[in-house]
Amino acid sequence: MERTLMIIKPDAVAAKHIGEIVARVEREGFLVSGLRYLSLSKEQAGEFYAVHKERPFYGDLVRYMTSGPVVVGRLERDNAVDHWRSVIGATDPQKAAPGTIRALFGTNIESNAVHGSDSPENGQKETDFFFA
Ligand code: FUP
Repeated sequence: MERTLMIIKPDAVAAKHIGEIVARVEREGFLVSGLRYLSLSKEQAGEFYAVHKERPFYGDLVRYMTSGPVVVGRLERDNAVDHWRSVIGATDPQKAAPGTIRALFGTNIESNAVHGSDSPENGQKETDFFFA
């Protein structure tokens, strides 16, 4: 079964949206085969977002992702990556379609409530990163 990594980011955890987001995950037909509440170290966040290392927002992104606890989940279903991306919406919550998780719970392009993997290969790699 295809896998994608969900991260409920620090803003959404702080705003007490864990339950609503996990309920939505299950309504969307995913099996939650792993779920952890944790705080990312600077090293973990830096490695996780290494593809963005040269981007101007990298330092702020790592600071934000380590600013409070997160929930990471391993989500499984057919077409998991594309389906989860359609459920979370565009990176910028202002541009995310109505009803998507980022439209509902995101604050801005950095504090955008949730993460989703961008390909099946990365879905496998990113879930292995947290669920060895
Ligand atoms: P997404 O796949 O939608 O999570 O978006 P990206 O992989 O392009 O970006 C990863 C994270 O970097 C985003 F979730 C938030 C952050 N980001 C910014 O802070 N500023 C930007 O201009 C773009 C992305």
